[in-house]
Amino acid sequence: MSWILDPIISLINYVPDVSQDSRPIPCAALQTLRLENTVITTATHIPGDKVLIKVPGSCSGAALVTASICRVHFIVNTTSTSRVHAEAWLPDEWYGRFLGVGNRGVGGCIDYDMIDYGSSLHFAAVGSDNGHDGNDDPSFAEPEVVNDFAFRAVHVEAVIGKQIVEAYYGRPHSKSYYLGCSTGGRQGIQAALRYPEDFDGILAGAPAVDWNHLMGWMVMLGIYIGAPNAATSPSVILFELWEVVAAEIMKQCDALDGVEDGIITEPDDCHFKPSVLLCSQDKTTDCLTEPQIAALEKIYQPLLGSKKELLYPRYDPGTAVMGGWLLYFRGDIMPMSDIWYKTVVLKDPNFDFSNFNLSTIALAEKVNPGGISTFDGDLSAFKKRGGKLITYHGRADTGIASGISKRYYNLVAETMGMRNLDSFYRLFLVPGMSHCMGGRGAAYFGQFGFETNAVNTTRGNILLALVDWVENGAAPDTIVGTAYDGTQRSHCRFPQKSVWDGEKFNCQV
Ligand SMILES: [Ca+2]
Repeated sequence: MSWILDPIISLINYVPDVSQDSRPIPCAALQTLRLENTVITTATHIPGDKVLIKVPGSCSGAALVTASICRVHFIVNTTSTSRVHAEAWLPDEWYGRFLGVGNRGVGGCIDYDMIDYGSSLHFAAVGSDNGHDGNDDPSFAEPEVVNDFAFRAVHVEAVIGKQIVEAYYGRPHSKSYYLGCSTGGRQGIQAALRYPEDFDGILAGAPAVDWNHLMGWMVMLGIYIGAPNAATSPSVILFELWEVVAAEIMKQCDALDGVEDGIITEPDDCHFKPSVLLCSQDKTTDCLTEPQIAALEKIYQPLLGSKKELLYPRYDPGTAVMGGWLLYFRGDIMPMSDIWYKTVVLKDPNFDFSNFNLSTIALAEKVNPGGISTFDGDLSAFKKRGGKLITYHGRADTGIASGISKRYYNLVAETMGMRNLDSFYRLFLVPGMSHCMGGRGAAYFGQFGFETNAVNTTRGNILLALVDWVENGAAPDTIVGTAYDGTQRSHCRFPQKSVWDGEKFNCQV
């Protein structure tokens, strides 16, 4: 029935569902369910088979339904001034598992792709709008709305979602999981920190942890090339020149890993020297001026604070070849950090980013709206309850420097006094992958639902690998990714490195 992975997920132990007819209540009857602070607005059975449906909110307008589901839309009033809109997609063929999914960017959109993916893999999947509608909702100025965004929406979808699941199927879920990337990755780490009982297994991709410094770093990347006055700035680097920069980075660093394939396996080994691109009397095209060279040197250095302390890791070299400049180097302030500073941190819609500096970043970290930082290394409660955490990060990430995932891993190790976190927390680094997906690397491994060329095993699908770890104790050593051209590569778990032996890449300590 379902279009992916049925034979594989059935290899993992599960309790077969009761038939639809013997369920305690039909789908539509869920509308009469009474839950705390919750209104169930609609409950409709959808036969699936890739039906396109209309969805509420200002984000997408439509969503695809792959599996046959009971679709439940509900609203949870989290306080008198905040509410979370959410949907539960309850598949006819349920394997007993619960799945909460996260959001992207500044949230505000139910991630229908993710809940469709989850329900097509026979999870009862729940996602929310993260407490506000769309990415520029003015209600974001309300502190309780920020609290929903920072920590509460995913907790609410877990608590209320699990009750809806139990009412519909007549029995509670067996295991609970979480799936998200970027902002969704941060939400997953936040769940492990704040609500360790909510999920047995958490898959948190490219997590936007250390949020306040991430937002500040995004602004600084724009400022380095002249934002917000890029039109008159000598350091602005136009689109065509980024092509030149990208080619030079590959020239200097592609072969460091032993193979010239357009992928820099370990960007930390790449010490890109932009000065070779300096214009001269002999070289007047495809070259850069001194202010442009100076801007590049800043972009590829870590962001340091006023006492030279590390605030945020550097932009990964090799990312420019992925079109990274389109995100941060267009000459403006990244819209996401523009909203965050003006609406949430400074509460000043007229703030002039010409006045942005390290003290603005320090202020944001001090205010820490909603406790959003998500940079606490104490996962002991999550570990103690038997939770398993998998994170992954592309090494050519256009949005979030991959160094932050190494840094968070090391923070947890240091905080918990453990040299090796393998028993409950594994980080997989993905060479050549962009933000959460895409890129030249072997970037298809089941982290999203639309990857039909992922390898159909619990080692080729990272969500199934997590299930296998939680339910069978089979921890993943590597994750096999597939590239767009069908080639495959095993992704190593940190701190192992991916090393070329002359014929293939191997994971080595
Ligand atoms: Ca290479």
